[in-house]
Amino acid sequence: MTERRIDSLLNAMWEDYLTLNPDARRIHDLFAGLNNGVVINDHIALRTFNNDKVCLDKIARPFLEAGYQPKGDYRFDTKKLVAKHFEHEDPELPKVFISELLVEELSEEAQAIINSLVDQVDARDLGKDIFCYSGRHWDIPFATYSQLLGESEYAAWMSAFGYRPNHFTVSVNHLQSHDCLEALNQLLLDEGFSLNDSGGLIKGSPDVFLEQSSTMANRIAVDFSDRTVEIPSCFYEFALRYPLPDGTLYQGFVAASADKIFESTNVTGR
Ligand code: OOG
Ligand code: NI
Repeated sequence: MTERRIDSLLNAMWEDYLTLNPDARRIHDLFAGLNNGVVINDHIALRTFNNDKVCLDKIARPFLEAGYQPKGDYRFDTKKLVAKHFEHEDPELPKVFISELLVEELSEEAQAIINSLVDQVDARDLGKDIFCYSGRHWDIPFATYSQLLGESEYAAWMSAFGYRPNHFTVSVNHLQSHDCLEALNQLLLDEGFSLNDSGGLIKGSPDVFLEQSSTMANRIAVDFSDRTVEIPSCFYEFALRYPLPDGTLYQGFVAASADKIFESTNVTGR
């Protein structure tokens, strides 16, 4: 079968993601080794600002064109974010979780910084699939990143990394090697990876039909316009879904858990 445009897009996003998160390759290979080479993704996550030019709906375009449909809406008041998730009828394709920062809820100073970053994006680039993993479209000195960090970890992450997958997520339901997150987390801890402990190692429960855990983002050297600094980049997530009363697996997200998962890219203590 010839590769679909969506498959090549997702593959290119995976390759970009691995350059920022070398731990993900080691973890992927660990699970691939235990599961006949097969690791299925539950979802990928993308981030953006809510400025018209780059808003959530613009980021969703290539996925909508590939047949994805919007399924769930989420709000994160303290983090000043909203999000949607999209599903495709092909169960082999990962769900796509896209969030956007409500820029007008930040200080005037932060708004001015973010607007000036977004001004540097060429609107025509939004029409290209490669936008999804095109990274930063702006120059940013380290002090400006630090200023955003004081108000929003999410804004700071976006300002440093731009447009690229924030994380991929292993579908634990598809693993033969593991049927619970406790053992999977223990394996990762034994292998020396650090996990996000905000709200506990496991977020969610069978009661909400979804359990999730994630690594803490890899730290990588980022070139700001004036200096190079090591900061958290991308993380890897693990999701175990439970059946609804009708027997089908729950496919949505859980806002209270997602709220904690966002913190996997935090720089400062929780
Ligand atoms: C998204 C965090 C939420 C989930 O699976 O609940 C999430 C992000 O960090 O951009 O991925
Ligand atoms: Ni996620």
